[in-house]
Amino acid sequence: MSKRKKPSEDNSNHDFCDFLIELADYEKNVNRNIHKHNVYRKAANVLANHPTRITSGKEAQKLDGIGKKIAKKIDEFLQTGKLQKLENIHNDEKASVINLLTQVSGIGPAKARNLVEMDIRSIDDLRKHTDKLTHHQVVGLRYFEDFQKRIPRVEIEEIEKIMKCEVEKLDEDYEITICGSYRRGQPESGDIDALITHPHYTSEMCNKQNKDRLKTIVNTLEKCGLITDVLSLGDTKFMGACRLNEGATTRRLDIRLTPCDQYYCCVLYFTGSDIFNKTMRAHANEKGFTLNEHSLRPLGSTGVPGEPVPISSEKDIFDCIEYEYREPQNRN
Ligand code: 8DG
Ligand code: CA
Ligand code: CA
Repeated sequence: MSKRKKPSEDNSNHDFCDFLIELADYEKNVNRNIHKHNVYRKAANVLANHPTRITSGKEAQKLDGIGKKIAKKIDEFLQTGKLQKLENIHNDEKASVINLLTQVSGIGPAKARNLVEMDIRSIDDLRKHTDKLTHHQVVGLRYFEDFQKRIPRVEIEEIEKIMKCEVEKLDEDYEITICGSYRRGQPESGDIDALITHPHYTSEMCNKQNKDRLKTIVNTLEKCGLITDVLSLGDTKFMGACRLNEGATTRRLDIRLTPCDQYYCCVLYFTGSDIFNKTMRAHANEKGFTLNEHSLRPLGSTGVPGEPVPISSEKDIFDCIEYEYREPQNRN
């Protein structure tokens, strides 16, 4: 997931959300405590979707996903305008540096800690020690400033046009959907998530025939100058960088090639948001199904998934698990 989320000015509890997200990042990057990370993320999400301003911890605690400890933090924040725990984190140099280094694409919490132990204290320090980095991390570091910048919607529209035009030249039957926050209608995105399918590419087909599909697509996009760097490239997944033209900001681009029979499950998954996905998957489980980016399958009485349900639209997935349909812009 991209490391920097849009500040949520348009919700009445955005200041609480901001400190909860900061605490969530701290738990993930510094303490490597995914459980606490998820607890803070969930609380932030609940508050972001709450229509009115919360005026006390007690009031917050009535909401699903907010416990005593978070309620106490809300009270402290309301009374003092800050959070001592966050102040301490800001004053802890090691924690701050670990947090900073994990903002480099390809550097995870373990690698960041490792680098700090090798006495690396800043992005500039890191630039002097690229020998300690993988290819992905070197490219992530090269574009560190660019990758931090959010991408305006109009720019993604332009990139989408070029991609579609170039890929259509290869084969006009290719279908491309830009998913992620862009498909959810956000005015800005952290990166670009493109999904590609082709009617002749199905999950039953022998993979040999399709082995070079994605490589050919990436090659074409490199030749036309859109893709500038490859971070990783497999048969179905590309991670890299692109830019509109020379002099434009370099952007993170993910491309996934997916069999046409799995397309809608994949579109649903990569549209997100991740919290919406979690909720929908939990609902699918309650209805006796298992849902992932490939398929929707019924769970037998023993809990073993059966054959995938045939799906020909995103709405099919909602209908099948009796979940009220939500347009992408309502999945934030
Ligand atoms: P952004 O790039 O504007 O920051 O937001 P995004 O488009 O919603 O997030 P993303 O990190 O690019 O991920 C795209 C979608 O992938 C996301 O909306 C939902 C799905 N997804 C999950 N879980 C995860 C996960 O753990 N990692 C990643 N990379 N994607 C995930 O549901
Ligand atoms: Ca994205
Ligand atoms: Ca992405």
